[in-house]
This record gives sequence, C-alpha cells and structure tokens, in this order.
Amino acid sequence: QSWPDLMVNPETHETKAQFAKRTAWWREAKFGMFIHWGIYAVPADSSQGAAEWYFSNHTTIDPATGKPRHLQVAEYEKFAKQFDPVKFNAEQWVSIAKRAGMRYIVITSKHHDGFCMFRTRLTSYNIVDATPYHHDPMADLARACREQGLHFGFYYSFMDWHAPDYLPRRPWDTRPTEGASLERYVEYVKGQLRELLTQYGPISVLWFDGGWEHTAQEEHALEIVQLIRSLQPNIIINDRLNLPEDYSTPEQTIPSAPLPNGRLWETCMTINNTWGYSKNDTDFKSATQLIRDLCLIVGRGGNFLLNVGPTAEGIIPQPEVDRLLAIGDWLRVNGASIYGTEAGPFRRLPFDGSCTKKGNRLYLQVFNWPQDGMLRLPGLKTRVLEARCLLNNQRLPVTTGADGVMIGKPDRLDPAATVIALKLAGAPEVENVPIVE
Ligand code: JFZ
Repeated sequence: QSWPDLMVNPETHETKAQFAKRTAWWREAKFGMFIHWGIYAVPADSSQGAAEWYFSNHTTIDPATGKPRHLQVAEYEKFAKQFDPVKFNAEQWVSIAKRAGMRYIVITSKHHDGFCMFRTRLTSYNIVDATPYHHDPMADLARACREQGLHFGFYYSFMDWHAPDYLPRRPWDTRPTEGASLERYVEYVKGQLRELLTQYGPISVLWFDGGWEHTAQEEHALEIVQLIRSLQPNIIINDRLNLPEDYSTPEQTIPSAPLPNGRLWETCMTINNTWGYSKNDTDFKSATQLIRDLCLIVGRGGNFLLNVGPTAEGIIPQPEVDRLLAIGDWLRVNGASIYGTEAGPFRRLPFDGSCTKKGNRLYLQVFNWPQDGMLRLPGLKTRVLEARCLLNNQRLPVTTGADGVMIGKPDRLDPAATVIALKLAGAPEVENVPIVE
C-alpha cells in the first residue's frame, strides 16, 4: 500500500496507521492453514488435473464419437449425496493447526464447482441441504477457532460452474443460457457473503479466487468489498477479485525479495501437488522443505498459507498431519525467528538460509552450515553483542574481521534450519555490499 501516511485510502477509508493496526495480527501471525474441502473429495482424483477441478478436468472418451466427454452438472451433483464427513471434528482440525504453529485458518466456503460448504438460503446446493451430513461445518470451525485462539477466514470463488446465472458457462455445459444474468449472479454472491459474514461471528479473512473471467466492474468488486467491510470492518481481503485490497497472493512461489512499498503478501502452497484431497497424489513435500519455505517467506516479509485437503469422511490425511506436526516441533524451538518478525535487512545472504529481524535482533536461519565451520555475515554495521543458537541456547563465538561478522558453529544443528539469534547494540544497519557467491 503506497498511499501517503496522512491520506485516506479511497477503497478502505483508512489512514496508514489504521491499516497497520487492522493488519497487525496478520503480519505477526506468519503461518496459516489453507483448507480445500468440498464434494470433489468424493472422486478424490487428480489424475487429470487438480483434484478440486475434477468437475472441469474429468473427461471420459465417449464410445459413440471417440471424443472426450465432460461431466454434466447433474452428474457432478451426485457426489453431494456421497459426501458424509461423519469423522469431521472441528476441534481436532483446529488443534492440528495450532500444534503446527499456525495462527489462522482459511477454508473454502465455495470453490469453483459452486458447491456451498456452509448454510445458505440462496441455493439448495449446499452441505446442509444436499448431503446426508445435513450439518454446517463452518459453524463448528468458527467456534473451535474462537475457543483455541486462531483467526478464521473464508475462501470464496467468484467463478462458479454450477450457479445458473454465472456467465460465461463452461463450454461443455448443455443447460440453456437464456435468462441467465451475471448481474443477478453478483446479487447471489453478495447475499452469500452477507451470510458468511453474519452467521459465524468475527471473520478475519476473505480470500477471493476465480475472478479472472471478468473485470472488477463486471464483478461489482468495489461494491462487494464495501459490503464486506461494512459487515466486518476489521477483515483482511486478498487481491483476487481484481482489486488490490490488502495483500497479494503469489501461488506456489516465493518472491525473491520483499514487495515494493511494504505491500503485504502471502504465499499459498500445497503439501502435495493438488489442493483438494486426491487418492492418487502421494508426492508430499518433506517437513524440512516446508520449514525452509516458511523461513524464506518470512525472511522476505511474507506469510505462508499451507494447504491441507481433507477427505470426504472429514479426515486431514495423515501424511499432511505428520508434516504439520514436524513444522510445529521446529516452531516451538525456533518460533522467535518467525512470529512478529520482519523481513531480514540483507539483499542476499552468503549462506544457505534466510534471515528475519525483530527490534535489535537478527535471526539467521541456516539450512546448511558452511563447510569451513564459520558463518559469515558481511555488511552488518551494527555491533553484535551476543550470538546464541536457539536449539540449546548455546552462546557462540563472534569475531569481526575484514569479511565482516563471523559466527562459530554450534554443537548441535537442526537438519531443517538451525537458528542463530544475534543481539545487536541497536537496530540492524546494513551496508549494501555485493555478496560473491
Ligand atoms: C486457484 C484455484 O483454481 C485452485 O483450485 C486453488 O483454489 C488455488 C488456491 O487458486 O488457482 C489459481 C489461481 C491463481 C493463479 C494460479 C492458480 N495464479 O494467479 O497464477
């Protein structure tokens, strides 16, 4: 956000200080759980593309024509009758997020398939009315988050492959389009957002998606965000309804540096290769890789929204839980280098790792300790008072030479990232020295 300090942002009607206050919890939180949960968890198939895109991706060869044939709306709707998450336990999900060190949860209230995972009076195509479960899991999750102290938010897709008024229709959708109206669809979206933002208490995040088929004007995006802010004045809104709003959402990638003007951002990422649950994707990233991604993201000033894809029974797959708990174990020791920090001050680091900053402290997150045993930190102008390894609080020798600051190797290393906390004589000042690789 680059508006001047005392000017009011025309979209949010707030000053920079008010923006900073509204987004404070989010900027401190750093790590959240993304949940892609819907009736696509019934086929649970990513063999033809992302599991949550099953309705769009899945084709069979029509024996009559020899051509690929898409599912029709009525055929996809049948998965709702098979969606019965009897093992769903909101307290458990939230407790997994909490043990992982996550501070907020964002869940798909409606994905592109149009199926509503919440109680809505605006369509019967929802979890309460169209599934044997007959229950609204969002109410349980909102309550469990409140009880366990996590922030709670909704993903909502503007693109909708089911709503009769959504245009353009999928090319394979054979339902007649006469009478369909995108204007009426926008009213439907507004009505649903009103439900989502009034039925569940405080909602911390609105995570839009699927805005790319239209312009902000066609989507009435400004009206929509104004409605949202009128119902939940402290909410944080992402940038996927063709308005910049509060933060950017790089997907499956980590920007190489902080974004200009302190623009807030959040990388969302899958643990395997698909967002919705898939029986045939077992290509899970290692906990080490995810911990390092968290360090790199936070070291560049971003947040990390890490996805899980629960099953149609309501279970978060164990391989995902295992990785989350391993991240949580690492954070219990090294969380001081993550929560409430800011991007590190160095343009590039001469070691394999990342760096964050908090007041007069720097946190060096070292993935692989340098071969020669010395961790070098050129360009740091502020005097180092003390270096400690967070693993065992061991004090490390610090020397300052022509190469800059050098830190001795701790007795124990963490295989994912060993964190060295540097206490400085003041706020870190850094010289823009080029770093030779
Ligand atoms: C979207 C969805 O299509 C997907 O199913 C998932 O929900 C994900 C979080 O978001 O996918 C996108 C959206 C944006 C980009 C790429 C994929 N993008 O900006 O590059």
